[in-house]
Amino acid sequence: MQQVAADLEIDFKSEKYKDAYSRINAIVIEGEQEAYENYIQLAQLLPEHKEDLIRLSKMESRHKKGFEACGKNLEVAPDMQFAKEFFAGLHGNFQKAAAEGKVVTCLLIQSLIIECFAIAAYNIYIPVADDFARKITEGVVKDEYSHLNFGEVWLQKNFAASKAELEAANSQNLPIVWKMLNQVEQDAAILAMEKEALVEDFMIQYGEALGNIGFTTREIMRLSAHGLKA
Ligand code: Y39
Ligand code: FE
Ligand code: FE
Ligand code: FE
Repeated sequence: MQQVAADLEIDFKSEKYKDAYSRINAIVIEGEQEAYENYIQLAQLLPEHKEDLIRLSKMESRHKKGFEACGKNLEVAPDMQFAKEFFAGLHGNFQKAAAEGKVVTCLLIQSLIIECFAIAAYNIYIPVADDFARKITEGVVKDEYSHLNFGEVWLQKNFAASKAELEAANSQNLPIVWKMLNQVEQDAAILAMEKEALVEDFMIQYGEALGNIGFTTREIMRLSAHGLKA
C-alpha cells in the first residue's frame, strides 16, 4: 500500500525536509529545463514533427515554472549546481547523439528513459507531496504520459530500422539511470519516496514502452538487465 502524506505526518517545514527538497526540487527544475531544450533539438532533427515537438517543449517549460513555484512555496532555494551534475551523463549523451544526427538515441534518452523516470518519480511523489505541490504535479504527470507516447509512436513506426540503435543506446544509458536513482535515494526517502517504489514504477513504465514499440518480452528482459551493469 502506498502511504499518504496525511498518515505519515510529514513536516514540510522542517530543516531536514527542506534540505532534501533543495536537491530533489532542483533535479526536477533542471530536468524540465533540459527536456525543454531536448524537444527543441528534436524538432530540428524531425522537421516533419516540428509543430508537435515545439508544443511538447512549451509544456516542459510550463512544468519548470510549476516546480519553481513548489520550491518557493516551501521557501526552499533549489541547488541547481547539484542538479546540473546529476543530469550531466544523460545530457552529454543526448548532446553527442544530437550532434551526430542520431534521432533514435535522442528519442530513447528523452522520450523513453527521462519521461519514464519523470512518470515514476511524479507518481510516487503525488501521494506524499504538500497540497500545493500535489496539484501541480498531478497536472504535470498527465503531460509526461503524452511525451512518452510521442516517442513510442515514432519508434514503433520506425522499429525495424531503429532496433540496433535502440539496443546500443539502452546499454549506454540505462546504467546511468541506476546511478541517478542511487544518488537520490537518501533525499527521496526524506520526502517519503522509497527507492524500491521508484525502481518498480520506472521498470513497469519502461518495459511497457519497449513492448509498445515492438520488443518481445524476452528482449525486454534482456534490455532491462542492462541497467544492472551500473
Ligand atoms: O520530461 C520531463 O519533464 C522530465 C524532465 C523531467 C525529469 C524529472 C526527473 C525526475 C527525477 C526525480 C527523482 C526524484 C526521486
Ligand atoms: Fe515535464
Ligand atoms: Fe516530459
Ligand atoms: Fe502506461
